[in-house]
Amino acid sequence: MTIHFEMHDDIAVLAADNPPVNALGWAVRQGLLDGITRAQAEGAKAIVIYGRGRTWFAGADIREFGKPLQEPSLPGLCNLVEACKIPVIAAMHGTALGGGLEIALGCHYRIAVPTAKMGFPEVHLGLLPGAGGTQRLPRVTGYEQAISLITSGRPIGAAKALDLGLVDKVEAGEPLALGLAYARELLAQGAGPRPVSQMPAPEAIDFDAAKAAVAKKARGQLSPVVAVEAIEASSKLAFAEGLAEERRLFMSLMETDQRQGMIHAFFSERQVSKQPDLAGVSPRDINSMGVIGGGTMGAGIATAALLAGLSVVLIEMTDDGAKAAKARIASNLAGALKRGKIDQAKHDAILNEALTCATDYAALGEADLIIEAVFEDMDVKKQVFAKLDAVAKPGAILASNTSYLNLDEIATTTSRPADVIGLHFFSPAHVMKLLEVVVGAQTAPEVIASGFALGKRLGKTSVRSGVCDGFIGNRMMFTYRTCADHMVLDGATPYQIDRVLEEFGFAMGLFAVGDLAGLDIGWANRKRLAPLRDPQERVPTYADKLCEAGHYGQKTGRGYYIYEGRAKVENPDVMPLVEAERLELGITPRSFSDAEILRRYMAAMVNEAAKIVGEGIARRPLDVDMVSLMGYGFPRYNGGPLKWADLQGLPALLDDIKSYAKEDAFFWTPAPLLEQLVAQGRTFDDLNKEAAQ
Ligand code: T1G
Repeated sequence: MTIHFEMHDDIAVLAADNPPVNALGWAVRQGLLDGITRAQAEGAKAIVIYGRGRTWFAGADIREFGKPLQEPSLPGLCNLVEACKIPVIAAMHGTALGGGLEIALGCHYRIAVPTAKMGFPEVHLGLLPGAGGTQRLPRVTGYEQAISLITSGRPIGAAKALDLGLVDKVEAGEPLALGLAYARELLAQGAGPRPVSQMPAPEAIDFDAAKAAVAKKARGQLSPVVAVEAIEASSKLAFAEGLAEERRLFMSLMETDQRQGMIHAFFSERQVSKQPDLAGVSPRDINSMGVIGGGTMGAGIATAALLAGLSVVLIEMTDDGAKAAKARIASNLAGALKRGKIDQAKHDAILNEALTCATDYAALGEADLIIEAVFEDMDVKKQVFAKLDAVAKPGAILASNTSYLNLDEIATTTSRPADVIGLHFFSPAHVMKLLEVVVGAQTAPEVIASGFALGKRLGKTSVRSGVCDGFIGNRMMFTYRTCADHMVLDGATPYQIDRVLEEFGFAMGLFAVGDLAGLDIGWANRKRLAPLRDPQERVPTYADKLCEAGHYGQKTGRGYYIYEGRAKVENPDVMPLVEAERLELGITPRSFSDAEILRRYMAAMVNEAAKIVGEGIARRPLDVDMVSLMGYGFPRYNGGPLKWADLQGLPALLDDIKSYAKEDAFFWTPAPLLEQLVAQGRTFDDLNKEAAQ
């Protein structure tokens, strides 16, 4: 049973029971329809609808998208609820989202518990509320609030919903009891059905201005702007015609690649941390953490742990270093306090009790896990690990935050390689959601499970990686950055490439990101790799010349751009370096179309990603997608590089790579996995599905 029917005196109660989130799959919709019909047939005076378990309906069943629609449809059901001849009361708790909130708007009255949240997250799936939400919500809240709720996709709390008139009452208690009491109150008042659709549409607003503002924020995503068009229809058309227009626009979005990309991201985010081979493996308890190094990364990691309730001992080399680290953490916590992530009491407790900054490794003796975030140099890391091995208690986990280096080599400096793991955080570590859990050849299963458990506790999206230079994200970035540099030498400019990438949906172009992170990091990495390079490799050097001139990006005020005024401007010192290198190499520059720049850049990214999956560094294609989405700003509506590749078509992509290989066979060696998938007519998503079986 997914909808239970009960009579409480003369009030019919429909209780949803479809764990885990009471998604409005076909059985639930049919159950509601049957319940509404039965209630009226049995002479009920009112109907109360509520959700058993953790929540009211959390929306349509996303797994049904793309499959043939089964009646009753959600829009049709909302209309049926609303057409009831007796009052229908929604008693909400948990998360009333999307189609769930649309069902509530189809009801005549709405009551919620104080902890309830409600919203329209459809835009995060590349869609819009397609069951009357764009037509009913404005009639309740007005256009400004309706546009904000629907285009942001952000949920609001019960109190705000009450202010907006989205709910009529907010009371503590059990949803069923609240619903029954409210129904009886309404009946005593002689209140009848109150259909939202019969409320007048509010005064029209400047929808063109609204669309322009939404489009600016959407950065290429379609659904927010189309959602405003649907909302606008409610100001121009009668309700039924408005519904039809909403349906037309909804179905147009259902057909888009962006809908496929965003739903892929939704399910991948939940799939990626599942490690079937760790089933039954108990993670070790981690309540106290040691952090070595109090720079930006170390302080960020310490902050993330402190905010998650762990105690932290941070070790710096000197007292001044320890003080500076504490100041960085205090600044991070002040930001969390300002953003409402913690209250003053928690802030003070963290700073005064949970955090210790010291210089003596002996202070690490009780730590359950110790992570180093010291200078990215193998010798330095080996020295640190040898010292940790000497002071850490038995069973303590020793982690490295290295972003490129060989974890297995680091592990050799300890007597406990099974307790060594990589936990690669992304800066700022207390904000960025991505965590690469790097598994060494000897890392014990419960240590891997501990890494994932810690990631979950810190609110991270953890992705498992094998050991290779740069793991998943940085290895890919090294390749597509090299591709970009090749295009610059051949005739493009960093500024054209950045613009193309921003138009594709990246928040920042690759070169601007380099300026933000610090060009000296990439420079040091290229120097480290220089002796390892294959002689066939085409190694651009203009970027090194920029660093040799002291231009490290934002931290020095100059990099690819100059950061003096409010807006960054191109640095005129850059192209002369490129032209000098072209001259030295005898390159005659040619023009690149924006389309070719994007195609080559993405082909390089996909090809390297396919190698990473093929070598088993990433377990599934969706793991690579999640790294790109959660750590490298890949536009979510494209689903990640390998989802994007599937949607583009792998055969054509492989053909392009083979044609580029005619210029540079080494750089453009096709990934064996890509060739295999094309030969078999399969996709990266087929691999994701096979892994889920
Ligand atoms: N459909 C199908 N499965 C869903 C689901 C949904 N709507 N929501 C969650 N799940 C699965 C999820 O994949 C996971 O599965 C399990 O439930 C627990 O989820 C017409 C078109 C409700 C805030 O977008 O935001 O209505 O991994 O791990 O962290 O206008 O789930 O265990 O197998 O996320 O406690 C609109 C999406 C749909 C809400 C709970 N609704 N869900 O978070 O648990 S479109 C949404 C969430 C729509 C109408 C339109 C969250 C949550 P598994 P979880 P959680």
